[in-house]
Amino acid sequence: MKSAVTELLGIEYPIFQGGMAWIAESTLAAAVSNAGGLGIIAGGSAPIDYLREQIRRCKSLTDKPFGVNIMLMSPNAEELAQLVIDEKVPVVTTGAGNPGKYMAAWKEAGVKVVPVIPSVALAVRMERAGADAVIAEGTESGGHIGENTTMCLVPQVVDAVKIPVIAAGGIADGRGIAASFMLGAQGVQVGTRFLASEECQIHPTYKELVVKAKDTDSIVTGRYTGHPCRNVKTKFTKKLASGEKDGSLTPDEFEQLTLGSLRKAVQDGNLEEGSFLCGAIAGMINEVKPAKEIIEEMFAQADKLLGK
Ligand code: TUI
Repeated sequence: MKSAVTELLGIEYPIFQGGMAWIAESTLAAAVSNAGGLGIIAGGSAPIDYLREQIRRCKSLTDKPFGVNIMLMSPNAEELAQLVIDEKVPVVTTGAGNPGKYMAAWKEAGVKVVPVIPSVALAVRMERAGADAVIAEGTESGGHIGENTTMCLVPQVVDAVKIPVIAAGGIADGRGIAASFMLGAQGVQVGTRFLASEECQIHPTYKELVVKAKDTDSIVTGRYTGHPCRNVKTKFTKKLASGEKDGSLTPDEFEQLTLGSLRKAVQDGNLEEGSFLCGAIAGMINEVKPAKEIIEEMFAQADKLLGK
C-alpha cells in the first residue's frame, strides 16, 4: 500500500510500530521491519550501551529501514540523540516533549525525523523546525498521553501542515487504518496491537492482560502530576486513581509509587506494583500472533474497505 509515508521512508506498508519504553526492542522492531512496516526501538531511559547494542542487533536481523524513539523526558535524551546519528539510524521518532533542540543535528546527519505531537500547535512548530512527518497521537493511546482524541486531532493536524501525518491512538485493525486515511492521514502508528505479538518480549502476564482486556479495562492515572498515563486497570492502578481522586496520595507519593513500575510490569509481570501501559483499544485484541500476520491482516482489511 503506497502513500507519502512509504515513499518517504522506503517501506512497504505505512505502519510504524510504537516506540514503547522498556518494551520495543530489537526482536520486535526487526520483525515489524522485515514484514514491511517500520519497526522502532525504544530509547526510553535506557543506558546508552544498551541502546547501541539493540541498534546493532536490529541491523543484524533486518536490512530494512527501522527507527529509534527518543523519549525526551529521559535524563540521558541528549546522549541517545547523538547515538542515533553515530549509528546512522535512518528514522527517529520522539515523544513526551519538544525535540526542537536536536532537529538541526538530526537533519544535517540525514536522519528522517518524525515527532509525536498531541496538538496542532506543536505539529506546526515541528513542521517549521524541519520535521519530515508528524505522528498525531490521540488520548486513546497507551502510556503518556495528551487530551485530544485521534478522531478530532488527526484531521485538524492534516489541515494545519503540509508534511505527511501519521495517525496514532486506538488503531488495531484494518478499520482503524481505513478510518485514519479517511481523516487525511498517510500512515498509522500502532502500539497496543503489537504487545500481543509473538515477537514482543514482555512478560506473559502482560500479554494475557492485553488479550483479556475489555473495552472498559484501561484507566488514565497521573493527570495531577502533569504526566497522565493510560494503563490496564489493575488493583495497583485503581489504587493510584483513587489516591489521586480523594487526595490520599500526594503527587510526590504518587511519583514514588510509580517509579520503576513499568519495568516491574514488563520484566516481572508484577500485578501488585507494575504499570501495564496499554491503549484503550486493548478490548478488541483477542489473540497473540506473529507481527507479519498482524500487519498483513490489517492491510488486507484496510485495502478492501478503501476499495483498493
Ligand atoms: O511518549 C509517549 N508515550 C509514552 S513515553 C512513556 S515513558 C514516560 N516516563 C515518565 C514520564 C512520562 C513518560 C510512556 N509512554 N507518547 C508520545 C507522546 N508525546 N504523547 C504525548 C506527547 C507529547 C507531550 C507534550 C509530545 C510533546 C509535548 O510537548 C510539550 C511541549 O514541550 O511543548
